[in-house]
Amino acid sequence: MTNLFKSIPIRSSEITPKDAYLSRRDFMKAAGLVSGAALLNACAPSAANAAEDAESVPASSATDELGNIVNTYQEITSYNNYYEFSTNKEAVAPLSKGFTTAPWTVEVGGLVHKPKTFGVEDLLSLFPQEERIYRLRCVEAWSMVIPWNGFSLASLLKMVEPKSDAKYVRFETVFRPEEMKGQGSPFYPWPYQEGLRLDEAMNDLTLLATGMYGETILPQNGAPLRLVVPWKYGFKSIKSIVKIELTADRPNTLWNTVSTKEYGFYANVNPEVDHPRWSQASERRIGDLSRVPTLMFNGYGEQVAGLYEGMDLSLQF
Ligand SMILES: Nc1nc2c(c(=O)[nH]1)N[C@H]1C(S)=C(S)[C@@H](COP(=O)(O)O)O[C@H]1N2
Ligand SMILES: [Mo]
Repeated sequence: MTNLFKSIPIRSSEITPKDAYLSRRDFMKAAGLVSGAALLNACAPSAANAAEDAESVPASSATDELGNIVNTYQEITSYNNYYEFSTNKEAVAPLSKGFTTAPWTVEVGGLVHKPKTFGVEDLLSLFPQEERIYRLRCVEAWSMVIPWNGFSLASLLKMVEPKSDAKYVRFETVFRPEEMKGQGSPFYPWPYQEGLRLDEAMNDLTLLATGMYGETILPQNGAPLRLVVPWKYGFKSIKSIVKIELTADRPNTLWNTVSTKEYGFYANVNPEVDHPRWSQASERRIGDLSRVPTLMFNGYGEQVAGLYEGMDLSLQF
């Protein structure tokens, strides 16, 4: 994360957020999505009555619960952090095109009673896929609003029955340097790994995403399976997972190994704790020109603040 802000695309000034919304609708029509219902915020009272024609989706519908309009499919799939492919955000999509995502298995083990290796198709049939519109706040101080499809990590963890001494969950990305040229870089301790405390992993917000905008998730977004932890900085949301392991000790993470002082284990979004090299008080929503204030826990405090009671939140480690 050294080339900060170098390549952030600025939408031309004549394009307004309204136009962005229209282009999203145009995308939906082009993609043949039967309905905007898949995108509707679960809290929207009109969700059940949504018409089949995407044109008639009310402007308020494709938003998160705070009213933020979702980013376009184009934005979400062409501006990506995925160092296994490239450190250049615009290069990730072309370089990951054709990445082999099937067959794919995920090994779930460690301190569990029923370790099991799941095929992605098993996960899709075992767990009902939900729509979740989440804000994604990158530690680099840009953000997006993304309509994910997936299922709660908790439902998978319950199935393998964690043992009482399991306290953390460790995640690992596939290691396939022939296909992922970035993994040839000696500057990073591959494979990418991440971790959560078990109670964070069990929180209902914590998602395993398999889709986006009602479509199968693309390689640049972490196909076929990636974590989404919306109250933490984006680097916690590890992509292309092949291993999930329950542990007694806190797992190492790639970014914490690279720079302990800059990328803590907890990494909860916190506007009051600056990154050593820049402020975290505000962020730029991709597609917008102006900055908006960053919210504590990325706006999810009601659901997650209780996880950190008694902890010093000025310490991200
Ligand atoms: N394996 C892996 N997972 C990763 C990354 C990465 O480089 N490799 N980047 C992280 C960062 S810094 C962010 S902000 C998000 C970006 O997700 P997106 O490209 O789907 O928006 O993915 C996270 N997950
Ligand atoms: Mo990030």
